[in-house]
Amino acid sequence: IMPGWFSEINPMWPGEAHSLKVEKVLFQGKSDFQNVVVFKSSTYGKVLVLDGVIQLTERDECAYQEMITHIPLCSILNPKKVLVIGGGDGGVLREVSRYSSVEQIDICEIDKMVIDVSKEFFPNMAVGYEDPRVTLHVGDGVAFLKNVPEGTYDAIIVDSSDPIGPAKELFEKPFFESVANALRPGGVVCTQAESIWLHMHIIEDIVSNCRQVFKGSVSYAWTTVPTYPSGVIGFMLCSTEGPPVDFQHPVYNIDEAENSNKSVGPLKFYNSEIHSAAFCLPSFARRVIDS
Ligand code: AAT
Repeated sequence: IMPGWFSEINPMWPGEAHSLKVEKVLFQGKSDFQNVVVFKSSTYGKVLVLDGVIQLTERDECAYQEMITHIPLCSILNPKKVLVIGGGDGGVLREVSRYSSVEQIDICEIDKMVIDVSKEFFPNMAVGYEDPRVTLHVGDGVAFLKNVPEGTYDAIIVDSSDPIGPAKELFEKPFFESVANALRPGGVVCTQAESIWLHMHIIEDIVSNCRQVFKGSVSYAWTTVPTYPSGVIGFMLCSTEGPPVDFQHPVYNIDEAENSNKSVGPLKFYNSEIHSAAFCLPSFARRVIDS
């Protein structure tokens, strides 16, 4: 990209493109999986772009990383083993590290360049890797999950890019089946589930796959992220058969709780009220998702 403006042009959101003013291009590289760019924007801090798609900005990453992490983890009590798929920047790790109950945090990110770039340019996200409970696996999340013994994890967070490129299979039914297998009874998964404004057809497929695979609860939540396409992004929350999980009513209050990792600072976005509110859907989305 050139100094000037970055526009996020992509067939997944035809006819529109959000733009950010570029102050300086800090990194451009090509990994085995994707093009990796970091630039300093005028108003959103540093920005990570993969294959032309914004993955995060320093200014609004809290809205995404806190919601994708705390909605599932506050819906169960005392999570001990947590798996993150994707999320190579470390932001979700940073959020998981707040829980003192957690004993093991595994992460499987496909692209080592994302991890290296994050450690160089996004220290507030890469701080997640400093937690001694974290084990990093560099590889494909689909293959990783196939080898996880049944019932291993209390929670799995799928912080994945869009279904064009290396994340394609992370939106398909066989992947959800391995997720369900890797969770304990009553365990929870939260996956990045696109925008109600742009991707109702994708969401409809995810919901229908998840209803078949997960015998506990299946719910859709969403949040605002100004630099994601259409300014909103959603999450698919599912639990396996076992102790029932009511995602809309958190059983743990992380904003009042002691923060086991003092180096990451207070929550910026998530609280118990916004957790519950995230499940209120506009009527057009409710018709598709709840039908
Ligand atoms: N937390 C930042 C938000 C992201 S990052 C998504 C990550 O998923 C990327 O680092 C990418 O390399 C990784 N990834 C993609 N495919 C796989 C795979 N098969 N296995 C493991 N990791 C993978 C998401 C931004 C959402 C953007 C919305 N438009």
